[in-house]
Amino acid sequence: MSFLEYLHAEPRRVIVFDGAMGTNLQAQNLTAEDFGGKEYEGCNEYLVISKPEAVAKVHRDFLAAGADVIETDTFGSSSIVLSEYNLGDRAYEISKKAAELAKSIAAEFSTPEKPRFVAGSMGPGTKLPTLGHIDYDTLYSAFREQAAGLFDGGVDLFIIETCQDVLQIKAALNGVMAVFRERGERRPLMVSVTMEQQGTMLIGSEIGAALTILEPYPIDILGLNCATGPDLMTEHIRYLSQHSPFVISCIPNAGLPENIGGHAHYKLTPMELRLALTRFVEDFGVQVIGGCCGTRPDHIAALTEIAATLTPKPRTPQRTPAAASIYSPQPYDQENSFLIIGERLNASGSKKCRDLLNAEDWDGLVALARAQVREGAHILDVNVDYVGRDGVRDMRELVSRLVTNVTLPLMLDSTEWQKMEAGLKVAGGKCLLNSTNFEDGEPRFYKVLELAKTYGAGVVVGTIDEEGMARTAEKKFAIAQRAYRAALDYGIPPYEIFFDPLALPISTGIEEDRVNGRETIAAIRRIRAELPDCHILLGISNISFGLNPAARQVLNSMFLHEAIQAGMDAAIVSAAKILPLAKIDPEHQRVCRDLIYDLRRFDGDVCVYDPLAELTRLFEGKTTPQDRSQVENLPIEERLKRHIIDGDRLGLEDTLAKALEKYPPP
Ligand code: THG
Repeated sequence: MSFLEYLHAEPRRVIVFDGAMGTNLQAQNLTAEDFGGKEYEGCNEYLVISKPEAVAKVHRDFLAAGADVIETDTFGSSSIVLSEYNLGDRAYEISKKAAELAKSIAAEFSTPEKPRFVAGSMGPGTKLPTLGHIDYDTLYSAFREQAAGLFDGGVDLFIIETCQDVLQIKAALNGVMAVFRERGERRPLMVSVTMEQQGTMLIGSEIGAALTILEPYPIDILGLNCATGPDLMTEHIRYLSQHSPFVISCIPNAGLPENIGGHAHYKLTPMELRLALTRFVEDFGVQVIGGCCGTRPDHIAALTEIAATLTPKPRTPQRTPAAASIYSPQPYDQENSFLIIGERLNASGSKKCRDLLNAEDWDGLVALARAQVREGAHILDVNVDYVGRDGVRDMRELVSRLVTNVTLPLMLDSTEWQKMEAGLKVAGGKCLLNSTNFEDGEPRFYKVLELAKTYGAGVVVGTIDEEGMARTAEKKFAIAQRAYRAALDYGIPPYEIFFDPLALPISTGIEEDRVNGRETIAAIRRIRAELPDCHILLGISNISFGLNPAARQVLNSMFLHEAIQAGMDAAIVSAAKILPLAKIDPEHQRVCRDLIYDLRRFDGDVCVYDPLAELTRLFEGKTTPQDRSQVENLPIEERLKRHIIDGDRLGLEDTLAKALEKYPPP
């Protein structure tokens, strides 16, 4: 029986993993010689070469205690960790050997009634890619090599465990899946994240962020291990129970480690572990249990007893399509609102952004991002397209800073997929890719979908094809429909697609532009009606290019309102500049609607009413009210407060200088 058949057989059985490898190796009081010499002392993975009987004993003890699954002694068998012992070039060999060893011992215990399985263990390594300790490609290659050894050694499934950094998980998953492709065979995948005592992963991810980020991947089991005992895992397990589409695992430590004489001690008894996990199985539907640091064969024996009698509680998890920063998820569907995507981090759309980028003022760009958080944006569009600059580098430099400094997910906006990928390789969250289309044919269209799959992202699809930008509702819809079918066939779920029927300017006075508003609104209605579960997005500000800022603000707000009425649910906007309908003069509303739907009036050939001319006249000489982000006008105390609360360095020195005038040092 394969592991997946065993896992999914009805009635569902509780599956028991083994306990701690490290703890039970330590208990054997191994000498430097056992480790193969002083230089390898402490390298548990090398024991499969230097003293395989020690590892075999741990495996046998857990199998004898009743474990269904044992983990290979490969937690740190990637070249990155092994290189700390100058064993970096033996990663494949050690991983394969460890897998073969575990398999042969599992076979000793395996019977048709109680098959035993081997999980290829892949720990996180010692470096966090999100914090720049290591780059994605290096990490990916190392995991891929480790996974190849485990695969060839015959593991029944892979467990990417003790994950501390969401970007590291993506590198590991992609490394393992590359091996599946290479070998032409898939094996089950389990991911186990570690939630620290303070309630997040080490880099700060909530459990909801981790789930959102991992949801696009073809994994079989998702759960928690390490860091704490079961009690501090309760809320995270509850969350997974309510939301995760994956089988849930829970592999706690034997309690929180206590430092006694410089050594970690774990005090949770087998009975206590058993009680806690019984509850998780019965109340939250946890199906896979086991032990992490500090757990011994008697802990696992206690778990085997409950597995024999319990059935995991059936669950009906609720999926919430969402993007995510590394910290928290951001649902695509915003109750009573639309998904607000901040437009201001755009080098081709904003002079301020362009100047900051040219000066490589990264702090300034981060401040621009933070300002948009204050303005109420839900996601930030990031565009560094600017001639004469190295866009791949700019994307990497900017996104790597935004990721840790801003709590919102990112939308990577570029016409070049290479720039998107540069961003994806540093963005551990779940991004949106803006955008793909058929302008350069199907290969480019699919390239972006491939990125979306590889890095777990949503994708914006513009209604542009080989013939250019669609100008009529019919053509916009036809392209959307073509893309919808292609993307679904490719394995992208409909809720990850954001159609952009293109908000083209209605502000030019050119005859063929007059219909742009009407056609776009009509296209929104059709897409909404006929392409189930997709999202619809527009870059609203395009509509009003060239008009004076006051007129733009009103026209953009009106167009946004009309598009939402028609079924649009996401928009790239300057959040602070959107006016609620109630704040727009009814006369202005009427003129804007007339412009959006091209309700000019003619007397014969002569235009007697032109809403565009009317709007221009109404706003002649008018300026916009201060937008909400303007801090310059606040009292000095308030401005200082803003700097501190927002962690914003930009302009801090000026503010401090002013504060010194009012509050001179004594
Ligand atoms: N669809 C999708 N993506 C897009 C667009 C779209 N990305 C880019 C753009 N269009 C949306 N973003 C902007 C950003 C700024 C402006 C308009 C659209 C803008 N800028 C001011 C101007 O040009 O006058 C300048 C502001 C400044 O300098 O600060 O209007 O349609 N998928």
